[in-house]
Amino acid sequence: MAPPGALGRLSLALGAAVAALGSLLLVAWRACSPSAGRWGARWDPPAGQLDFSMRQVLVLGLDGAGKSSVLHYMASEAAKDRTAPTEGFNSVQLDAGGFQIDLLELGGSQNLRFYWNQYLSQAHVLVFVVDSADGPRLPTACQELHCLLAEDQRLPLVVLANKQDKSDALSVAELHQELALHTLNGQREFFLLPTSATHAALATATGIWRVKSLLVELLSQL
Ligand SMILES: Nc1nc2c(ncn2[C@@H]2O[C@H](COP(=O)(O)OP(=O)(O)OP(=O)(O)O)[C@@H](O)[C@H]2O)c(=O)[nH]1
Ligand SMILES: [Mg+2]
Repeated sequence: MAPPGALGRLSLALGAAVAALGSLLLVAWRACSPSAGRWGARWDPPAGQLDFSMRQVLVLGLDGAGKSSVLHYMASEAAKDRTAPTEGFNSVQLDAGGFQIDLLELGGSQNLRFYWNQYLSQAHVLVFVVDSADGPRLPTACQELHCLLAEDQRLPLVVLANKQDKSDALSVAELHQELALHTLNGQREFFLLPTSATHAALATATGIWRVKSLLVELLSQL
């Protein structure tokens, strides 16, 4: 019979081997499993970047800009006929293969905008959604956006020029001007993408897929 000390060392070594094998199997399962969904399967991160922590994307913008619609589209790969205004917050999780993305929308009505800046410090990326066809409220959108940017100098910014399907939608170049985005001057990572969260856009537009891939890219760098 082995002495008690040797037996202890043997069981420790066995335990470590089983734990290492378990981790390896988990990593392999996360990378290959179809149950991770199309999203997980499509966005397997480069080797060495696997990590299962949650990354938060804060999704803001005036009421009616299309935040909930874009999130629904991203999560379910389908457009929604109706969305109710978000009274508090709305959260959607996506599996990016190596990590989870938590997209947190805060309602955009005036009384809720007061709370927006309290969520900046927990976020890894700020997504700001604009209704490209809502010309009269673009100055308000611009003002709210720049208030947020003044509060936080570090967050990468992704502006979505939403509702591009509308005939009176401003182009990305026009929105760049209207939202005074030239004033950012390379202080932070910044992107402006056209999107449309409609049934018709499902068949043709690639905007929202580009948003997903950009978020994965930005969050993978953390
Ligand atoms: N034509 C068009 N309509 C859109 C688009 N995205 C959203 N909508 C519509 O715009 C309206 C408002 O969309 P929501 O997604 O609820 O807007 P929101 O930004 O979440 O608004 P709050 O939750 O009130 O802050 C809904 O009627 C949507 O169907 C789009 O890309 N094109
Ligand atoms: Mg909403």
